Formats: sequence, C-alpha cells, structure tokens
Amino acid sequence: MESTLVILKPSTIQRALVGQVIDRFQKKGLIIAGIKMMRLSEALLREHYAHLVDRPFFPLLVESMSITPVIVMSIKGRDAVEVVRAMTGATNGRKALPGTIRGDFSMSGQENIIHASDSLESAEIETRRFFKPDELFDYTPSLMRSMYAPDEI
Ligand code: IDP
Ligand code: MG
Repeated sequence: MESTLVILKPSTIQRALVGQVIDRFQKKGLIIAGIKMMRLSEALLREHYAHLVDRPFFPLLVESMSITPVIVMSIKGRDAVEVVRAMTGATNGRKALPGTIRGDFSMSGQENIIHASDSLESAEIETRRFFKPDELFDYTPSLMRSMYAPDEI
C-alpha cells in the first residue's frame, strides 16, 4: 500500500488544531505508519522546499516553519498520495474548497496548516527525508476489512 508524508505546520500546533487534523485522516480510514515531533532546521527546509528557495517569500516561509516544532506523519492507504492531497486542498487557504483541511482551517497562502507530498516520487523522497526506517511501522488495523474490499487491500 502507498504512503505519503504529511507535516502539521507550526500554525497547526500554535492554534491547537493537531487533534482535529489527525482525526480527519483517521476517520477517512488512513493508517498512521509513523508520527513524531521535530524542529526543522534551515538546511532541512532548504532541501524540502528547494523549488521555492529563490522566491521572495522564502525567508518568511523558513521563519514560519521553524517557529515551533512540527509533527511529521507517514500516512498509509490505497492511493494515499492522491487522497491526502485532495483532503488538503489548494495551497492558498482562501482558495481551498470548504471541506478540505486548508479550506476549513486556513485564511492564508503561507499559514496553510499542513504539507502533503504531491506525487508518489516526492512521497518516497520526503518519507526518507524525515523518517528513519525503524520509525515506520507496518501493522494492520483490525477494522481493515470494514474499510476496504478484499481486492483493494
Ligand atoms: P503546496 O504546499 O500546496 O504543495 P508549494 O507550492 O509546494 O505548495 O509551496 C510550499 C509552501 O510554501 C506552501 O504550502 C506555503 O506554505 C508556502 N507558499 C507557497 N506559495 C506561497 C506564496 O505565494 N506566498 C507565501 N507562501 C507560499
Ligand atoms: Mg508542494
């Protein structure tokens, strides 16, 4: 099964929305394969947001992402990358559709609650960036059979 990388950003920690965001993933039927709190260094952020380092807002993004620790999660499920991106919504919280995480919890292009990998390739690279192999867990929740048909697992 596929897994994707999610980061609960500092705004989520500051605004005490951690539980509500994780609750959405669990209610959807996604499986938490890894979860931990960490501080993101500027070096790690330059790597993670390499596609944005030349943008004028990059210093503000680094400041915003390091103001508190973040929570990183590896989330597993069938088509997890696509499902989690759809649940996340558009980058700018003001444009994200109601019902998405950003659409429901964010009014900002920068302070937009979570990061979610945008492709299977990014998910694999980003999972390796944030987790050591022994921090990821392979287990089957007992409700699996109620969440998927046998030929979907
Ligand atoms: P994504 O998070 O939806 O994948 P990216 O373009 O990869 O969007 O941007 C990464 C992060 O950089 C965004 O989630 C947001 O926090 C920040 N960001 C992107 N574009 C802007 C902008 O125009 N102004 C301020 N922050 C931005
Ligand atoms: Mg992105």
